[in-house]
Amino acid sequence: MPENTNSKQHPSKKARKLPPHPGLSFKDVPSMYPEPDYPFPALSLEQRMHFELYGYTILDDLFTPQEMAAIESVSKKEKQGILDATGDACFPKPPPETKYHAHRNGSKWRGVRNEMENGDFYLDRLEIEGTLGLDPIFLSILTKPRLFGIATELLGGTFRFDMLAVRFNQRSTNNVLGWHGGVSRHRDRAVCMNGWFHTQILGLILFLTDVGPEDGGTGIFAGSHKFDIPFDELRTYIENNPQSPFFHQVEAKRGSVLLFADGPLMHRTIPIRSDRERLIMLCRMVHSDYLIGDTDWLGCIDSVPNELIEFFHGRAFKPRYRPRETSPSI
Ligand SMILES: O=C(O)CCC(=O)C(=O)O
Repeated sequence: MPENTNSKQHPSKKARKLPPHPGLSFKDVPSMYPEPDYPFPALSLEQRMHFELYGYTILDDLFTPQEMAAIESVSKKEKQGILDATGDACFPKPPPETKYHAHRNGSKWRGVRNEMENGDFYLDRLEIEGTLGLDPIFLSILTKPRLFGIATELLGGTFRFDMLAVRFNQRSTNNVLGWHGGVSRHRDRAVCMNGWFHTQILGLILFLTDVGPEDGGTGIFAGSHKFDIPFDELRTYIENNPQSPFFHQVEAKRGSVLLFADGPLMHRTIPIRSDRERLIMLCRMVHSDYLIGDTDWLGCIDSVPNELIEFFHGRAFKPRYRPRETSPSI
């Protein structure tokens, strides 16, 4: 297995000027750094209306081709390192207490790799979680001012990054991740203000491969972020009505970014039917006062500069809402 250099207790983390870790859920830890500049509002009216109605929106220009190439390159390098360390073998089961294998710099992985009848090994899927410390590209793309503006706009105030991962998957006979979301947890945090819905958790999926109808584009129960109906009832409906106008399957070009109301919006991984491998980067953002200091799903935060650390570590929540009227240029 790759070397375990999990740096949860890395000395530089202890030395850094950070507010105390106050424990679970929402806490009021005052901000120690001034708010950086970022565009606000950051979405066009059409993108914002799409999120409002369907619970998701797609952007095509958030990351540059150079940034995508860098993310892809580091993801493939890490994947190769894991495959090399495994050798000609199925992936071992991770320890039950952690459910993941430790990897480099605060990251961890799990996956499914099986032996086929001809003796070759087939990688169903590989999930590498907590990738922030694996390469500077991750910090660089997360701290883009436009992303700060978008997250603030859709969460309705200050936010922090909560998880970051890359995932490979291929056509598989194993189960994929079924319908989830639709959670009522912290629903009081999903407020409507100035006529706009604001989610309590924001998901971001960057598609690093083209995703056509056969390539496992994320499945979405459009509009379900607004339904206060039991999860089982919603799941039964959407499973029994695959032709429903509420069932959307994302089709995207490499570089498209799906922003969705992770949590309230029901969504799932759609099984791949083509021979193409899918690679995504997945990131989750939450209100800045949620689980302050709980950065384990991000990975190593040592490279985050002090003036931006609160976007990872957390701080008191300050609401900020897109105005009811936006300038015609947005
Ligand atoms: O694979 C996808 O498209 C969705 C992944 C997802 O929803 C999740 O990991 O929570």
